[in-house]
Amino acid sequence: MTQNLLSAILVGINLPHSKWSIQDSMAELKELSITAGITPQFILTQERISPHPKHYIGSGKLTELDASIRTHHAAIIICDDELTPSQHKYLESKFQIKVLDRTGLILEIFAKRAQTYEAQLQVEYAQLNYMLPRLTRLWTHLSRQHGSIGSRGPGETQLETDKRQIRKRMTLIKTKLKKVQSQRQLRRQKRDNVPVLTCALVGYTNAGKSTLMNQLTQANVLVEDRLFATLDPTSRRAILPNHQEIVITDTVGFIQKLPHHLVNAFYSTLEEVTQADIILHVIDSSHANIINIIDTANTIISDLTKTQTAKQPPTLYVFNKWDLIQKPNTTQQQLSTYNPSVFISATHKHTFSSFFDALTQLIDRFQKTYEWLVPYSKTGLINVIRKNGCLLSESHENDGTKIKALLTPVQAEKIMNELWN
Ligand SMILES: Nc1nc2c(ncn2[C@@H]2O[C@H](COP(=O)(O)OP(=O)(O)OP(=O)(O)O)[C@@H](O)[C@H]2O)c(=O)[nH]1
Ligand SMILES: [Mg+2]
Repeated sequence: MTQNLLSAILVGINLPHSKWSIQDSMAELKELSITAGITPQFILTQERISPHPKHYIGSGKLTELDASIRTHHAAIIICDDELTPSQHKYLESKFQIKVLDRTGLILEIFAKRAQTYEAQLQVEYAQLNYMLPRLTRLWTHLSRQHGSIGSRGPGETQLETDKRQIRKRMTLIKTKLKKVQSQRQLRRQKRDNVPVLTCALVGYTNAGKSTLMNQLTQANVLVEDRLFATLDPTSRRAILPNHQEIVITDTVGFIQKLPHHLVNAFYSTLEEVTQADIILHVIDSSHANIINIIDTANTIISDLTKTQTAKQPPTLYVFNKWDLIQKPNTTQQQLSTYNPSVFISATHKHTFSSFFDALTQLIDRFQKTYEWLVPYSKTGLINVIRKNGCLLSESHENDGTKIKALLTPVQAEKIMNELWN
């Protein structure tokens, strides 16, 4: 039998109470496989109360899977859920071909797409962490990625040697990551010292976040009709029509069953989201599973913000790809529970006026009026406030300029620090 090294059988189970239909979940797994450069040949699904503890699918389905592998000369099995290490090992040793699960697949995609040094380190750490309890001799990509895994110590099996080397590598990556992350923190602190509002573009993968980013700024972020086009965060300044300056951050998209290894590994990147003043939750309005993708993103956002002391930033739901909607009125009604919200096409700037209005309202809503006497020695501060479009009035007094300004509490605190220190 000649195997096509990249051809795969996709396997999924339909559990009761799962939010996604099995068809939609498998369609997404198929898209993920194609993104990873794998050719899905056949989809096999089973109704179950819970995953089989030993082999994920039931014994009867295993026979069917065996037949499909032979018919399609498949070299990979891809399961739609994260397998336990023992399920993983069982399937690999039974079929003697590579087994991937949704997590492993997403990790492979991330590994291919990571551009920056930080993202590469984060993905490699997540991959090794995931791989460690699953290590079998079929994990060939280990040697592909890291060269020879090192020589065998006395009395050790190759597997034990590999595990030892992996742990060593993970410690090294952690040290390197700490260094990069402290540099990122410094950069953010520098940015924080300038009182400009930050808005994070957040949402399911392929929603159109980067398209919107490029329209609002000159960032030139890669836009592609595929999952996980963006991995690395980009922050750029944008000027709103009312001349207010804001900073917009674009970052990695979310997906259902996002591997927790990745959320942990990407935590510092995702911090850009939780540290933002406003969240712009971008949604592909034409997605077949629109309510579920909104829920998925909302859950991840609230998980991320929960670990912060700060409250979740105010969110604007940006229903994107509105040009693809056949019945805009009906759809808009169905989405009326999401507030505040706007309906736009990121590809068409002329649809942005409601977006700018809603964003300005949101900014205004959590700004407060502050009155200060700015000494003449610190007049520069007035320019900073003016640049943000929030200087309401100024009058010159004997000992300084009396000003009234509309600011967010964060901006105000920074100004006050400058004023009184
Ligand atoms: N029809 C239509 N397509 C759009 C619109 N906005 C974005 N797209 C397309 O949707 C695809 C995904 O866009 P991206 O901007 O890369 O999406 P993203 O949210 O950044 O995706 P990830 O980085 O993968 O998370 C691209 O093919 C875009 O051209 C829109 O308003 N209408
Ligand atoms: Mg993107």
